[in-house]
Amino acid sequence: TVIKLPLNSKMLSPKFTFGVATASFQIEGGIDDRLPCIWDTFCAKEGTVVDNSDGKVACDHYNLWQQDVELIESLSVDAYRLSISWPRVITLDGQLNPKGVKFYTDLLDTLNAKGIKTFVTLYHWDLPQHLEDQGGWLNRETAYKYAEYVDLITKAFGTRVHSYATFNEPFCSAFLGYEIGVHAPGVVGKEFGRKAAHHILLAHGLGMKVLQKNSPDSMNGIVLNFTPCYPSTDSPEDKLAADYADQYINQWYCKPIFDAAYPAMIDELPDNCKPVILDGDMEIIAQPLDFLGVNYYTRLTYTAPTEVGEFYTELEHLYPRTDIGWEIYPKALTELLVSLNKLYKLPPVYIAENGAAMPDKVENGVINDLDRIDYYNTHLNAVNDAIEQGVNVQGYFAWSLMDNFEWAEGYLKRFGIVRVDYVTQERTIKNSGHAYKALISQRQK
Ligand code: GBH
Repeated sequence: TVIKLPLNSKMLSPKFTFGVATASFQIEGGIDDRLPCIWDTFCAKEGTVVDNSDGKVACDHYNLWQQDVELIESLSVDAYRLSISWPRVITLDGQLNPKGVKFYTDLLDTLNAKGIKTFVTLYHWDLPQHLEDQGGWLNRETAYKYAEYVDLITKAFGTRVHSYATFNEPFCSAFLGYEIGVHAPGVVGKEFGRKAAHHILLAHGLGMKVLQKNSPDSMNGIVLNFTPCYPSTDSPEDKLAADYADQYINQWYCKPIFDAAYPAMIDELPDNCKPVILDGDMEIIAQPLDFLGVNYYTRLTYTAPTEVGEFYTELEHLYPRTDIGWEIYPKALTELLVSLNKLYKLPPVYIAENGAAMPDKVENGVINDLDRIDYYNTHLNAVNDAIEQGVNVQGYFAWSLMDNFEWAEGYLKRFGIVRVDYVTQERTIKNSGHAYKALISQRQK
């Protein structure tokens, strides 16, 4: 089984970027050299992470990073997307931590020396715990603290970074973290999610302004996750339910950025659930972007609400699913990109994450993950279909370089195209990794 694109695909032009992605908390370990973050605290609470695991060691990338850069190089990718651990580079009194800064500058220098483009995400969910103790993303002040962190770290990085993303998936931080509480910091309550989201979006806007000043030559933007919402039938009730869900989980995060406004359903939310928007906030949020990062894994299907006071009901999945239970539906990726392109004036788009959790069998040291190869094949072709329909997609990142700490799922779900043995820390390229490399290597020069 191979990954194969049409011969005339724009994705096979040398201008298209292929990469692999990771995030700090999920791979680094090395917690003694940094401040505690909200995920350390969350993992220590009972009943939060299914296998009761944490990020103390993870893939030990903090110590094994040189070997991991060689691994990245051996996959022949053009780019590596990593995230910066805010609690590793900033001290309690808001200064730079030289040891943490050196870890990243060494890493970036090594990647640059090998000609691997660096895509740096400034926030992939590891908020310093002392800021959570002051209210975290429910405290507007955190947005200003974030801008100070971005100012310091981007000055320290100088010209080392090809592309900056202010945030990874504000939806997850706000909704999963501060509304349904399945992610850190585990806050539950309908009245909190929209407030947290607004402060994160404000931080994004403030961060973009800092990036425009400190790093005008890098490609600066944000990475959003999208879960396309489909109605279960053609009935007007189900269509309305799907539309509400779409506004709530998807448009809530991109419409403010592109249109300086929240979706219309904001008017239907109870007053105590509305964000607190100050004069000028929406203009700050709507900074021009050099790129939009799109993360796509699955779609969801909705039906009319069954409970009073609800907007929608989520339905059981219809198609085959991955090991994490997410429906495999590549067509939604094409339809998502085409519809975003119609709704907004998009900058160049990068698929910043796409991939699948699959239960890997190791046989004689070989991981023949055919179902993961199939997932990549169908989804890369779905991206190609969107490009043919006029969407300006310029890059694609596989999630993930290697198996890692899958948040509330701990180490039980494996997303890597490289297998990690958590006892020995040995890395083995899976057949999906070989297939990805083969696709990249066959491109015209
Ligand atoms: C990303 O989150 C993260 O950026 C990354 O760190 C993580 O490891 C990776 O994906 C894999 O999880 O749960 O059935 O309602 C993706 C988060 C996944 C949230 C899909 C919404 C909707 C499907 N999104 N999910 S369902």
